[in-house]
Amino acid sequence: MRCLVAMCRRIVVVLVLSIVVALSAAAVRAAERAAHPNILFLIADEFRADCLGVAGHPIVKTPHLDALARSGARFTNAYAASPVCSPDRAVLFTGRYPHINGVTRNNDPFNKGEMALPPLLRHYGYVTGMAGKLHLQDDQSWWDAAWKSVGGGGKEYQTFLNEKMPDFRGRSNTTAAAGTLIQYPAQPVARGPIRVGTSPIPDQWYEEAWLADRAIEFLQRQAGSGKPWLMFLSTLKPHSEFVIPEPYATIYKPADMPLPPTFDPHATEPLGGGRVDGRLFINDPGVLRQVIAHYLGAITMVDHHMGRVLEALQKLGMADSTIVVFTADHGNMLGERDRMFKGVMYEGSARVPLLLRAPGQIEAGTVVDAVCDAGSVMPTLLELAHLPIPQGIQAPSLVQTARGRPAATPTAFSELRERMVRRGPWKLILPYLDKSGKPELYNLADDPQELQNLYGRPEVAAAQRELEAALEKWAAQKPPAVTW
Ligand SMILES: [Ca+2]
Repeated sequence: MRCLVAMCRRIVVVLVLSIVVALSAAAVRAAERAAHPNILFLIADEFRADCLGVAGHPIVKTPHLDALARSGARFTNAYAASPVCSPDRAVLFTGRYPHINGVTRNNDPFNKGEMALPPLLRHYGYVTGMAGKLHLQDDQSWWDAAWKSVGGGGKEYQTFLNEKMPDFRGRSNTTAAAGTLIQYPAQPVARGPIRVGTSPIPDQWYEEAWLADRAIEFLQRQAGSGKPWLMFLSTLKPHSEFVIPEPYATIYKPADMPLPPTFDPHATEPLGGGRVDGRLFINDPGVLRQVIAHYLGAITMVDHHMGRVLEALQKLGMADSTIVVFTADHGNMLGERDRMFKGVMYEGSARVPLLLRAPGQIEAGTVVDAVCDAGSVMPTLLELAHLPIPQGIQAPSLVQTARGRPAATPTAFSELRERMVRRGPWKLILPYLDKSGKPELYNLADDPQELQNLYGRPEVAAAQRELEAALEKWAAQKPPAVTW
């Protein structure tokens, strides 16, 4: 009998000890999670800042991104650090500007010694995954799992599509169903016409859906692993071409699409002139309405699939331990000034959406009007992840700004063919690599369409001097190599 009692006691002690050990392991895991939250980095290519329901767009439906915005901070004056793909993405991943990190044009490599966010996070024990378009020169040290888009050299989606639709010939981004394709302009142009139409691929097999599925697969793998992770989900849409699946191809009616205030159907060149080819100039209102309807449709499609990823994050119990950022590498002029696409410093091209959710760190419903640029994304993520911000990062973290306490005068910088600085209502654009342009100065509070160039006017001399000095100081910065 005594023996039985002793055995029962031993069992109880072992059980209690096991529970204590299990509880402390869970506590340690929770502490680790709190110490280094996961990062879900969502980026959509060529997504205009104003194309969010929560930003007041009168037509487009973006319920999931709106909900994300309301659960954290929305930055209303965020800028691309360069209004084209690779250079802006390089700044997002380094916190250092193009003339410093070396990626000044699409497909440029980084300068030697530059440190990007994914390998830096891996150094701190993060598991890293990516799905979609990178448009940067990465290497094996960046990702634990990568599903690259077809345009980025990935073959897995094409294999998937071939299995689902063996009779489909062409590319998901450009091949339209019979009778739905519009091409503009009609005459041949260097980089091919703009293509607008309905994809024969159903939504659930289109590349954006497939990429979101891969991101969800990654999240499922990481749930309960105890290790922090980074997932970089990067959609090509709403980038051209404008060939998208149903229902998105027809949810917005071209006839209902308002034309931009600065669009002129009688124009023979874009307002302000400048470097254009036949694809960048548009003066046909009927085609432009089709383009806008499909662009907005693509945005709602991106919202839907990013919404599925956010829902998975919630269902897997990781929403409270994950920082979510949503942004774009640049916008699209979408007919403003009779221009299409990007590469210029006007608002449609240079301003981007920036949403940031950090549970317990940034209050839900925060709206930040202070200006900022893509350079701040990396240091902000590092600060929210409780990791040191390496020496050599140029742009400031936005964490204190999101808490209503900006440290310095909020200023945004951008550079490509021109250099741009935005501070308060003022935007200064100066010729840079392309010396043919003219300096421009706008007061966006009075002139949101950027029609009154005030450069050189005596009444704005003080503002002009201040912005010129800020740009000069920024251009002269010599940040040290990044060390960590
Ligand atoms: Ca891009």
